[in-house]
Amino acid sequence: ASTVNTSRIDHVYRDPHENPPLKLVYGDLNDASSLNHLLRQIRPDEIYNLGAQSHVRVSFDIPEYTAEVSGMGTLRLLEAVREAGLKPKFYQASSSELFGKVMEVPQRETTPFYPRSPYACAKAFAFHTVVNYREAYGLFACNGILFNHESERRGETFVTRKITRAVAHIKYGLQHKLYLGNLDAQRDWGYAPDFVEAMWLMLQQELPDDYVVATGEMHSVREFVELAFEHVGIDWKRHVEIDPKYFRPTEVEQLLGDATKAKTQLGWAPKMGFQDMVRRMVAHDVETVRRHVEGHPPVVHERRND
Ligand code: G4F
Repeated sequence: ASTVNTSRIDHVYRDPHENPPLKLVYGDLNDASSLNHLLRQIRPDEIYNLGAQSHVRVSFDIPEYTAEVSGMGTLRLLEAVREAGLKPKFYQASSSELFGKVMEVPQRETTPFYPRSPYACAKAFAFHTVVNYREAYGLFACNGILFNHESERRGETFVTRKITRAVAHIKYGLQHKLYLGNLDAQRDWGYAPDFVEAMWLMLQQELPDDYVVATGEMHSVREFVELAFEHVGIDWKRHVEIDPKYFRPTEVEQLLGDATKAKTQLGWAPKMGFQDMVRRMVAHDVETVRRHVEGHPPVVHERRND
C-alpha cells in the first residue's frame, strides 16, 4: 500500500534495540513470482501464513477475491516453498469457521467441516492443501484451527472491536448509536497473544499435526455488548440498534472448541479469561479516545522506510 499502515506492529518495528531488526518486504499471495523470489532470497526456517481476506461477511461481497487470497494464496505459497527446494516449518491459519453449521458440540480436530461462507470454503481448500503437502512432500506443515481470538489490535470491523470502540466513543459523547447484526450468535472468544503462543508451539514439535485452539467457553454477542457497556456504567439498550445489513446470508450460529489435544500435546493453555479480555479492550479504547479528546493524540513515529 502507498499509505503507512504499520501502527499495530510499530512497538517492534520501530524499536532500535530489536536485533536483528524486523524487516518488511513487499509480496502478495496473489503474485506467485513475488513469493518465489522472497523464498529463494530469505530461505526461512519457519513460515506463519496468516495472510487472508479474513472478514466473513465481506467474503459474500468479494467471493472470488477471497478464494484467490485465502485459498489459492496458500497453495501458491506452498508451491513456492517446494519449487525453491526448501523444507521450512509451515503454519497455516485455519479457522473454526470451517465447522460452520456445526456437526457436533464442542468441535474438535475430528469434527466434520460444514463451511457457511466463501471465506470458510476458501479456508477449507487451504486446510486440505496443507495436509496434502505434508503427506505428499513430507513438509513439516501444521493447521492451527483457531477459534475467534481478539485483542486491542483487532481490526475495527470485527464485532468485538466494533463494540469496544463504540463504547469508548459513546462514553465521550462522540457517538450515540451502535448498529449491529445478529446479537444471538455465540463464539468461543480467546485472547490473541495466548493463541499466537499456540501457533509457535506447533512448529516446535517433533512431528507436524493439526490442532484446535480454543478456550472451551462460549458467549453471545449480546453478552459481549452487556459486559463492554457495563465497564463504563452505560445502559447498552439505549444505544444499540439492529441493522439487517450486518446479517449474513448464511450465519454460523455457535462455535465452541475442545482444545484437549493442544493442551495435552503442546502443553498449551489460555491465560486470559473472557471478562478480563473485554475489560482490557474497553480500557484500551477508552484511553485512546480520552487522549484524543484531551488533545494528546497518539505519538506519531518517524517514517523508517516505505
Ligand atoms: O467478529 P466477527 O466478524 O467474526 P467471525 O465471523 O466469527 O470471524 C472471525 O473469526 C474467525 C474464527 O472463527 C476467523 F476465521 C475470521 O477470519 C474472523 O476473524 O463476527 C462474530 C459474530 C458473527 O456471528 C456475526 O454475525 O458476530 C456477529 N455480528 C453481529 N453484529 C457481527 C455484527 N459481526 C460483525 N463483524 N459486525 C457486526 O455488526
